[in-house]
Amino acid sequence: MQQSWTKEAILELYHTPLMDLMYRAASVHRTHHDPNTVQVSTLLSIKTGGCPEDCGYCPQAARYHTDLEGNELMSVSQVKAQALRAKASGSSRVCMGAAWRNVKDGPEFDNVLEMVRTINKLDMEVCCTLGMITENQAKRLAEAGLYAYNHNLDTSEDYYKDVISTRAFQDRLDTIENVRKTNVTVCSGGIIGMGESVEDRAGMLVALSSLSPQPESVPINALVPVEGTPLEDQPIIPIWDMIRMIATTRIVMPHTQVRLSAGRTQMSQEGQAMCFFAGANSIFAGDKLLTTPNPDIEQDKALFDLLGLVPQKPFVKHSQPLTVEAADSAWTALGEKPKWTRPGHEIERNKAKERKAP
Ligand code: SAM
Ligand code: DTB
Ligand code: SF4
Repeated sequence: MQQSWTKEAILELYHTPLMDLMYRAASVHRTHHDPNTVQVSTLLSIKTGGCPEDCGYCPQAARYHTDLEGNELMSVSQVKAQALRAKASGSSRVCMGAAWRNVKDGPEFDNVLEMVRTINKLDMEVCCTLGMITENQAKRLAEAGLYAYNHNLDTSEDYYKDVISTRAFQDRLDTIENVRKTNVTVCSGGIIGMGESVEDRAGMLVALSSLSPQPESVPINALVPVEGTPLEDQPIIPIWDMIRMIATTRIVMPHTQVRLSAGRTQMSQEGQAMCFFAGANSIFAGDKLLTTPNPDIEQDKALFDLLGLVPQKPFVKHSQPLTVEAADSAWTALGEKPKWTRPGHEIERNKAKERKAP
């Protein structure tokens, strides 16, 4: 039976003296995982920039004046070439990100399905993060051989309204529920360092840990403040917050792979080592996340060697999905027009960044 966690209990954990917190998290970690194995994913931004959403942290939102160069959807052959490079560098998973609010049926989604088939046939785990999806779209992704779908809750339900006004927290939960109607695993986490309170961090962990089943993967991102976004002036979060957040996540979600995600370029080797000790057991590798820098492969290889960490092989936690070819598909596009919420309330700092001249 899954243990349920209240906000108060999570806050108490979070504020435990650090040595006790890390010891407890490390003990949970060792009970459920090999502490010297780390899952390594490579991110691939298959469609960059031009997004209609107003997420206050995101350099890819069209309305902010970041100097990001956007791209149309990559081709299947480009994606295959990048996946082969990722595999050669030791990644077991490719995570394809698209700067979309939600998936629309049509030729672009058909191409994404082909990308999923192509990477699964390379015997790598395939993850997608494409925004909101319907049940039918989740089923089509599953049939193509998708291993994981990433859809972050990002923060607490309360603080969500201060960061994004173009969609609602419930939309995120609904998409996760659609993914849960398939065999695709769920990857869902959030960002710290957006100006949220510790109560908000605990609130996010309540929401994530009470999903049933809990997500198989939980990315904890440190905000990468990008010039031109509403959160550009947020200070870099202290490593101690990251360690506490990871340790608390590990304790409340013992079986999940906790991903030490964005923000590693700001962290020392010692800081990252403490995160691994506290229960982080996956990372994004490669010198770019989606649009911002990440430590390069050589730096991460050196860190793994130093700590005696080894990359996790693909499909050790869940078996490889079968790929059904497009011609044999059991699911046709429904061309639905789902009613995802547009709350449209005013977030003053988001509005201010929209207005600022480029
Ligand atoms: N558009 C899709 C969506 O929002 O679900 C997928 C791509 S979106 C860029 C994926 C995740 O990247 C976001 O949910 C957020 O957690 C993370 N992210 C975006 N910008 C970030 C930043 N500046 N710092 C840290 N994480 C960030
Ligand atoms: C996640 O939680 N973090 C990744 C992945 N899922 C898609 C994305 C981090 C993006 C950081 C900002 C950027 O590079 O654009
Ligand atoms: Fe768009 Fe995703 Fe960025 Fe939000 S986080 S602006 S939905 S790409």
